[in-house]
Amino acid sequence: MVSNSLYSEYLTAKQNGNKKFVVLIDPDKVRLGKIQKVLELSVEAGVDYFFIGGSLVVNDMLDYVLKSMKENCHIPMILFPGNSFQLSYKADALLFLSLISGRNADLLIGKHVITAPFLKMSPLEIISTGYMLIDGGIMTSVQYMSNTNPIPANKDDIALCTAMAGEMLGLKLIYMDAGSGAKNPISESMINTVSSAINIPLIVGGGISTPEKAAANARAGADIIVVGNAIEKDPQLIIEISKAIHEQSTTKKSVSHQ
Ligand code: 1GP
Repeated sequence: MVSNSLYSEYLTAKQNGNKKFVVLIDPDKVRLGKIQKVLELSVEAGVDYFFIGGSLVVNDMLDYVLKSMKENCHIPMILFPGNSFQLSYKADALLFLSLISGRNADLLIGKHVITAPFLKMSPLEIISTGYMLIDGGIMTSVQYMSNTNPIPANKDDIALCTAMAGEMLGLKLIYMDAGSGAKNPISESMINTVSSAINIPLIVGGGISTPEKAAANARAGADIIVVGNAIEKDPQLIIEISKAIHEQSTTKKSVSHQ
């Protein structure tokens, strides 16, 4: 059981200016042959964490994928659930997401009430997370499935106030996401505005496909950067993106899971 250990790591990393790189694994999209390659490259590149999840998981692969990952590396696995069914005790932690950019009560508190007793009994570290969907230029699965409007891409002030409210409500992380496969990733200006106003770690993802953009996001104030789609297409990108993100750390020392 890991209790609060991953969240403590995030906080320490933020305080020390260490930038973290997360590879997102969608259990539905993972081809069994390809996951091995992704794991090898992730270990080689010093990937900090895996997020596992998707807006809609239609295959019953979650436990199997987590088991194979655990057998092959020690990088912590954090569930990033698109719905209440994406739970597995084989992971290390779970992002307990409240969709604070939307006004769908079910995703703000409803599903949480239903899943809370199960999570209370689970060995997972539960990390409360204010999830903010930002318009990424196309209708993403999360936008459609959540039936919410994303925050417009140029409304830095709305993102700022939403993140501040999330922190004041006691959420432990803010995750700004343009959605998987977004056409336009979140602007550096919005990342900078939000990160300057909150003290909790800021996760940024959605549509990041180059080492340059990943590095620019880290410089703009993102503490943790998530990449999924681009890596599914070209796993070799893991090496370059990891290097680009970690080079933005102001101190080079960080916890290693390899
Ligand atoms: C999506 O932030 C993640 O929730 C990652 O997005 O798949 O576009 O990298 P991509």
